[in-house]
Amino acid sequence: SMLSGQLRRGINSRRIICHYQPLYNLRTKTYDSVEVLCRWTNEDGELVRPDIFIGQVEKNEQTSELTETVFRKAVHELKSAGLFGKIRFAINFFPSDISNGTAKRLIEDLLPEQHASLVIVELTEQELGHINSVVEAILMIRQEDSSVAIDDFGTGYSNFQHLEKLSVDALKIDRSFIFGIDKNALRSKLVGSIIDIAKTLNLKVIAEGVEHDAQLQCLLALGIHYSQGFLHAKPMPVGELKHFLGQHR
Ligand code: G
Ligand code: G
Ligand code: NA
Repeated sequence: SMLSGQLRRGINSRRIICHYQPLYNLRTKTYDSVEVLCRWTNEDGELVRPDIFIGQVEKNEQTSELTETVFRKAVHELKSAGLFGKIRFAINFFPSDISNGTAKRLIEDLLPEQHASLVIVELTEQELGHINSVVEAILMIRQEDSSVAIDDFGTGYSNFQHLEKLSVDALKIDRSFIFGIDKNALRSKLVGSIIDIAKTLNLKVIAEGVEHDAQLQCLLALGIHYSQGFLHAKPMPVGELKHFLGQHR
C-alpha cells in the first residue's frame, strides 16, 4: 500500500514528531513526568496519528526502528529544551522491543551514566498474553534502573499471576474505565478494586483519559497516584511543554 511504502522510505527524525503529555502526581501536586506520543508526517506533509500507522509499522517489521527514532528524538528534544533530568518520560514500546533486547540496548545507549531511571517503559496489556519470555526481559530492564508500566490496564489478558510474575512498577488504568467514573458507582468501585490490587502488589496507579475535575476528585478519593488527560493538558510539542511546566511549578 501507499502507507507501507511511505513508511519504508520515511521513519526518521524528520518525519517522526514527538508530543509530550504531562502526568500529574497527586501526592506531590506537581507534574513530574510526561508520556511521549509520536506522530508521523506523510509525504503530503500531513500529521498522521499512531492508530493509523502503528499496525503497518508492525507489518513492515519496522518496530525497533520506530521505537529508536522516538526515544532518540525525545532525549534530544528534552536536552535541547533544558528539561532532561528534571522530569521522567514514558516511552511506548512494542513487545518485540522487550523480547529482542531493543529496549535494554536503547536504554544503555541513550541514557548512559545513571540516567536510566529517567525512562518509564510502557507496554500495553493487550500484548502481554504471550509473555513468558518477556518476564526475564522486564527483569533486565528493571536492573537497568528504569521503570515499567502496564498500559491500557483492564482491557487485556494479564491476570494476577502475570502481574505477580512480571515485577512491573505501575499500572495505567485504561481510559474506558475512567470515563463517567464520577457518575457510575459500579465503575468507581471497579477502579477502586484495581487500585487495591495494585497496592497489594506495591504498584503505582495512573489514570488515563481524565477530562473533568469531578473524575479527578473521585480518583483522589480512591487513592490514585497519577492523573493524565485533557483536564491537565493535551499532548504538545516540547516548546509548549517547557512553557507548561514553567507555569505549573
Ligand atoms: O496519541 P494518540 O492517541 O494518537 O496515540 C494512540 C496510541 O498510539 C496510544 O495508545 C499510544 O500508546 C500509541 N503510541 C503513541 N506513540 C507511540 C510510540 O511512540 N510507539 C508506540 N509503539 N506506540 C505509540
Ligand atoms: O494508550 P495511551 O495511553 O498510549 O494513549 C494515549 C492517547 O490518549 C493519546 O493519543 C492521547 O492523545 C489520548 N488522550 C490523552 N488524554 C486523553 C483524554 O483525556 N481523553 C481522551 N479521549 N483521549 C486522551
Ligand atoms: Na501509552
